[in-house]
Amino acid sequence: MKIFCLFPRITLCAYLPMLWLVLPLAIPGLAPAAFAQQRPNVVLIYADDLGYGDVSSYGATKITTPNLDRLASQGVRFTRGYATSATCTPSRYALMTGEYPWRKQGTGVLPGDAALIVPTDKATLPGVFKRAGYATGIVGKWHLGLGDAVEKDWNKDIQPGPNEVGFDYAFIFPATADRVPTVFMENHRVVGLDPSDPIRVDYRNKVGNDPTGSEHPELLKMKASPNHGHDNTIVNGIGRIGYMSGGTKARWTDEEVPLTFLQKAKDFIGEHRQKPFFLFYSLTEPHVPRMPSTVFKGKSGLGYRGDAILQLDWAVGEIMKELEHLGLANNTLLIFTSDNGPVLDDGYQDEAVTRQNGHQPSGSMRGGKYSAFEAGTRVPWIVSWPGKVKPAESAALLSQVDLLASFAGMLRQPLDPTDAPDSQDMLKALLGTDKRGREALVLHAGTLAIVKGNWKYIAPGSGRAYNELTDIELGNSPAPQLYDLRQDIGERQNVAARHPEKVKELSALLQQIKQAKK
Ligand code: NG6
Ligand code: CA
Repeated sequence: MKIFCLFPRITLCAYLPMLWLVLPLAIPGLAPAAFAQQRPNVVLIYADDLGYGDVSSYGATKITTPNLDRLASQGVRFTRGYATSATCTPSRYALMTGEYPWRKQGTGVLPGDAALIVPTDKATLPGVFKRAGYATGIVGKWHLGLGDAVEKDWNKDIQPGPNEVGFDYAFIFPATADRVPTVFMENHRVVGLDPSDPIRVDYRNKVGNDPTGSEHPELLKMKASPNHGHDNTIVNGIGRIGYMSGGTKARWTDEEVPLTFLQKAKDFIGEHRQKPFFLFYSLTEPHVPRMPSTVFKGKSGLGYRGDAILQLDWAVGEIMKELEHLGLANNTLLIFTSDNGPVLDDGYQDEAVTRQNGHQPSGSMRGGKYSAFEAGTRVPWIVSWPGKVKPAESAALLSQVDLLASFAGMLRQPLDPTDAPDSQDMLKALLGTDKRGREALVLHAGTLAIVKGNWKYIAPGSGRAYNELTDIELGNSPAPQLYDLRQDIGERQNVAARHPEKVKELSALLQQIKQAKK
């Protein structure tokens, strides 16, 4: 019976003769290739705008994240794990396709009515799992476009979308919490839509009669920050980007969004516990508008942003508990990371700034979301697989673009040469047995930067150095920048003039990667 619990997918009587194949692989310390044959479930939990310094196991002192800390203490805590980009859509594009987003036009932050930007005829991260016989699901934020055109009827099936790029099941919202339409979609359909109250969405012109934030600021329960936008259609007392009308019963209640996603994620895990599964649990916290559930409001003392982080941490704990409860924890590889760095004021007056109380969401790094400096893309990154991955800290250089090739390698799924051109198989680094990781990686925040070993080079660019709306240094400079990250993680000393040979080497390498025929 004990063996039955250890291997919930194996009906003991039917598969007894196979046990000799499986048992030796469960022994900790085996090579990654042997681990892989166990076909673990994979749960990827992806935060939205969570900074390196927002997690207590990454140095936060003004906020405590006990569940992420538990995850980190039982797994590998990476200190040099990066999103490819300092905003959401491009990072997610890279995660899904294994291609650097700056290679492809139209992969910047998308409006809520954008068409799908992920190719349907190429390998994708979920597609790799699907090909290997996994059940695949996404629950949460999407932000990679839907349908084949901007003009679409939100009252009918909309495709292509997540289902056409590798997910058997999708329960998502289309873009961001601050963009219309503020509705959930289950596979191709808006959830809970009343056909007599059709939805219309427009990003250029007002549609319908719903009040907007610019016309009726007195109706807002959370004020928009001046000059940020977020003053189009008001939904639940919050001004959004974009206009919508109709779909009144289908509109989400912001306080319930994370609870809904959590329940759907748990349901997916429960329903697929007999079969290997890949779940992409794509959280909305702590992206704006931060509107935590009632029990979390006021809990952090840092305003709604801090409260949203506590709620995110709690949700991670709930997923861990669910896996433990179902007897799946030891056969589930869980990855936690974030799509880009942190921002305090991203468009709403939610007290993230006024109640900051010394909290440093970027840790000791410079910049934040939108920035070419480290805090734009270096994010918390934890990999846990109880009993298989030894608890450790790792400074291996890792990019989220690598997940696709790493899991294709693990699942022995061959990739076409034109697939996932920038993705490298980093499975050993992910499992903590290789402490080096990549040779080099490219970072993207308007301008491009390259990290190789301890050196970082930011290519000269004409973009603004500072964004006063978000109070973030963007890392742009007309001069080349070179930093020695080993001594200067805060990127304070531009040593380009002192090391012209390094500047030459890294700018040439960046050029070579840019021009590589893909
Ligand atoms: C920006 C929004 C910001 C946020 C971001 C996307 C303005 C002024 N700011 O354009 O509030 O929505 O897009 O964030 O409109 S991301 O994490 O999805 O990339
Ligand atoms: Ca984001």
